[in-house]
Amino acid sequence: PKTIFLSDYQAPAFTVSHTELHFELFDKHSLVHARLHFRRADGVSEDTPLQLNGQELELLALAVDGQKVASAHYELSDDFLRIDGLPQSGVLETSARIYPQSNTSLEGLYRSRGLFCTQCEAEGFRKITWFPDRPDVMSTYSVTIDADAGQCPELLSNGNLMHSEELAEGRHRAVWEDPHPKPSYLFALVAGDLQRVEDSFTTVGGRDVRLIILVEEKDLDKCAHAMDSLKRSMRWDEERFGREYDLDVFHIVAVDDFNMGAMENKSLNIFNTSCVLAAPDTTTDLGYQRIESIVAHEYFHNWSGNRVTCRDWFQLSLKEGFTVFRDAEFSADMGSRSLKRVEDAMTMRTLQFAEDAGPMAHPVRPASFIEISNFYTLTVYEKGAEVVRMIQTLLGEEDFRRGSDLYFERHDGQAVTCDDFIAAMEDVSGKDLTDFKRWYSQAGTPELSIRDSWDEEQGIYTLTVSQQTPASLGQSEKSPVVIPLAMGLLGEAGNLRIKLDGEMTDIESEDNTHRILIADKPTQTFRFTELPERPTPALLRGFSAPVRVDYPYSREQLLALVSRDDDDFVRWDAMQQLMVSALQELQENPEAALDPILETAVNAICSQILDPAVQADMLRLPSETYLSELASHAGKADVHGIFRARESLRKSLAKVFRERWASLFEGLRVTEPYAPTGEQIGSRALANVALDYLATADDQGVALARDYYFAADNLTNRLVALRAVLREGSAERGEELLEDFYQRFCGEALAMNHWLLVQAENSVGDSISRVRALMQHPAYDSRNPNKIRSLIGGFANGNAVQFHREDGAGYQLLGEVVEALNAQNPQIASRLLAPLTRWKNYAAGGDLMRAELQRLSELPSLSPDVYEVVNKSLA
Ligand code: BAL
Ligand code: ZN
Repeated sequence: PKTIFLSDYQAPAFTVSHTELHFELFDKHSLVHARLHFRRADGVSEDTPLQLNGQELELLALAVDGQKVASAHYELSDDFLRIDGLPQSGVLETSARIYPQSNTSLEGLYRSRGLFCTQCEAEGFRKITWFPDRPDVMSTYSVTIDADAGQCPELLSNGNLMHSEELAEGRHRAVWEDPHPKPSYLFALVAGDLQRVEDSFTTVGGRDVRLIILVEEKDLDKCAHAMDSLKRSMRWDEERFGREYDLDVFHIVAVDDFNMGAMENKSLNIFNTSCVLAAPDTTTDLGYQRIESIVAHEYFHNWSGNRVTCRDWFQLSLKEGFTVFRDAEFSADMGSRSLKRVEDAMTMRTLQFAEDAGPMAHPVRPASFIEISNFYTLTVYEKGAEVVRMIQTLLGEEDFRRGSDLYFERHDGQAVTCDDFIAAMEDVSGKDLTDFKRWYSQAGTPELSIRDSWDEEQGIYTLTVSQQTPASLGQSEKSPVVIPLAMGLLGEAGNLRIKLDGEMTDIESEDNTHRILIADKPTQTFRFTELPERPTPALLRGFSAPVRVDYPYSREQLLALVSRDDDDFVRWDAMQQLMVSALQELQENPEAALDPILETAVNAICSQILDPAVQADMLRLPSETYLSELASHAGKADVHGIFRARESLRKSLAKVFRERWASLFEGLRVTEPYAPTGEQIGSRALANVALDYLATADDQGVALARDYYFAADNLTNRLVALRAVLREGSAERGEELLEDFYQRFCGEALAMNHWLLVQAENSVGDSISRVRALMQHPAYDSRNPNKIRSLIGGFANGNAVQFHREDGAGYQLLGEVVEALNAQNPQIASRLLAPLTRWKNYAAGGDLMRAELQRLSELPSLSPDVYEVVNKSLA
């Protein structure tokens, strides 16, 4: 496979202004007739051939302006169709036969439970027809779809329905036109037997938009939450970003077999059922929140992605980072801003930092790739969003909004780059972001090392801030990045007024207890004057930058932050650090007593009035994954030691605070019928943390969890109880609940994903035999990405002690599944591989992990997706 470099980018030699597609869909195959209205770009020489991407297509006909193309004038390969001798402009006609029913890659046109559907991003359109399949070729589309009327009553594509008619032999036809020029990756087609849920929305400019969600009949009662989320997103985008919807109809289609969460095809979003269907019995609170944010994300792409798209795939974060930032702001406005920030920080620190320190580390704007599908990553999405957030922090909200307006206005209908986005921000603010742009080109997580000193006599406190970004593949030398370091200074009675040395007057604002320091040099010093006492620094407030912070806090200082700081992220972070330190001590000395300061901190959290969902996050133990990430950053991770220490701390906290957990649990029980409101979600989160500790404390707690399971009117409570009983109860108790869950929900595919996941993550007993048995169970489907992610992904990512079994059986299991998937669905295969690639992080087992990767690297016919991940992680 070939590496593609950003530095090799060349503008397209031909444009396609209009594309006509005619699909004839049949059971055994489909025919795709295309007419591309092409034009040679200015300045391109006449002998430059038109090169079209095409894969797995059988060529049936080829003509230009009605004339068959002679074989001497075209060249057909597995990946391309090249035609020479073309006029300056004309119409190229092709006909292809394709086989959607045997397309297991779920890219291009395929069938999911009989439904025809498409997934084109990034490079799936080339499996439908020959086309310059790159995002900088934008075209209007007219699409005609013919299919059996009984099997496929719904025929959909992008844009507006222009015409429909009955055809002979029980078939029918629909014709769609999309007037907005778009890249091929936004093309979509759906044909099948679906039912509609309809609503409407009137835009700020008075356009009446039909909103249609299409699902299988059995799921009609699970669409209300997505529809409400869509309407809220449409209003929010008008109010917050000034973006109005631009067509008369907006569709969301739910599909069972889908590689991604959802896809923003123009006016025809296609969603994984798991990201759109919601019901209390089959969707957790987290699921409801996820659906709201994904519906918003895909809708927001209509501007950040569709109206203004990417010039090339290296610029993926242009649309994804910006859109994740937009959906995060939306979620913060719809629910709790503190909670959203804490949870995003948790994701960054647990998963993105690990990616940025691993063999697939890449900048937010990668400089090269073999397979672009491998770059739909936490770095491009989540770190990309943090980079956009830092721009907003540096410019202020007002200028950021003006920059966003200018960006949309200047580039509407264009395919542009991350530099164009930054240029709009620079132009409105007058700020030079040249140095800031290093965030786009440098991989790795910057580390801030912060030290302080105190001059008691003068009341001067000094912070010395040094930064360093670790080397990564192909980038041995790193330069400083521009880091907005939001901070405060905490005193005995609360946050202190901040005055930096050299500031002539007090800043008389309410906000004079907060500052944003700009750390942009290898080392710099900040002096704070006129302080009445030595403060404790509250650092990285609101997780103001995606960086690691190293400051040698004493436990007393951490307790002070937990108890008294006024920033929820800082308090949560301080509590995490107290727990991490207790866990590290337990790893070294399993007999260590519970740290009295941690005890005081738990009491402090429980007696404060806080957002209960944030309180729940503060009382939960740091995850094994996060602890492994921290340990491997400092050296090597001992997953078994981490597991034991965590179990031991959980037990201590459970017993010491038993009465507290009991009263929290009783006090917070939601008595009203289930609703996914912020208030209920918060109460449930905190009550469920308490329940989990109660089940850890003693048999009475396990019995309580069992009762809670049977009394549950929602999936959140039921799963918390089930997990607690599996972990703490007898094998019989666990089996009883698993069997009950199966009997209740075996007809609900989405609930079955949770059933598989819970068992995959259960580290009690022989998980590997259990996972292998479940792979043969009717509830599993080796072709469905959701099932694979739940069972195999759940095991490899969420059951560390069994995945890292000493005999290597966990690695072998993952390797076998990846091997089978390599041919069937390369995108899913390479994603699943991630846990094996981190072989360098572990104190034990690294050699066996490496050996499994080596075995995979030697397989014949590795897909480019798997090839890239395996080879980069072996390098
Ligand atoms: N563009 C792929 C799915 C998403 O990020 O919305
Ligand atoms: Zn997206």
